[in-house]
Amino acid sequence: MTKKLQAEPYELEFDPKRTALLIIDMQRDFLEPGGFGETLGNDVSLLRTAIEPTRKVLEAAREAGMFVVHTREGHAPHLADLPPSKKRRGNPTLCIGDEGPMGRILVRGEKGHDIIPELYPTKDEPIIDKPGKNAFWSTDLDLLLRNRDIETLIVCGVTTEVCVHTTVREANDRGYECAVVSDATGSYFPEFQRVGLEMIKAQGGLFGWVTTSDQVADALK
Ligand code: C5J
Repeated sequence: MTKKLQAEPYELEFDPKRTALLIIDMQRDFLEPGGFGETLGNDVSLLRTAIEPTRKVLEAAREAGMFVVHTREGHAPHLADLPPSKKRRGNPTLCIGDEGPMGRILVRGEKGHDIIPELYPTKDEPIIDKPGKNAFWSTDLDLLLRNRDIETLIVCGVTTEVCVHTTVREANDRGYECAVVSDATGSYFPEFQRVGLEMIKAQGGLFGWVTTSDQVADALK
């Protein structure tokens, strides 16, 4: 049975059986005090506001029996999948692969790379390990979604203007309808958070819809 989701720029009709919740990169290194993000001088509290709303959406999706997929940004321990350009970019004091406060930065298997305990996946919820910003690039995300005949994505996660945006833009080109949950996303830069969400819903829904965690929970009741 289809449901109606209150959203901007207009209401979105969706079928929970053909909808997936996509939670992007809610990893310790981005969100936890003492992680990589904080080491770079970012205020992680700006991202942590997304945790409770994401938990609300996750619980509603689990209760509704929706397909839930989590992603993590990171690289294999040998770093052969890390483009030298990505390692160099920004000339950071700590690079991907270096020893950070929670193990090697953005390396699979390290504590900092893993998903925060508040949102930890169940064994039935696939985790997509992605080497880039775009969750479709170099991953089997599209295969998992096509196998389930998914047409709509409800998207939460961090950061709004980077991995959320890059993924939603690609999803849009692949023909998925995307609803981004505003309070369940976050950015280290408040102006990017605001403009990132504006860009999604501009021009009648250029890349999709913007909604809230309460509106998702209401729609799934
Ligand atoms: C994500 C990043 N997840 N900001 N990564 O947005 O580098």
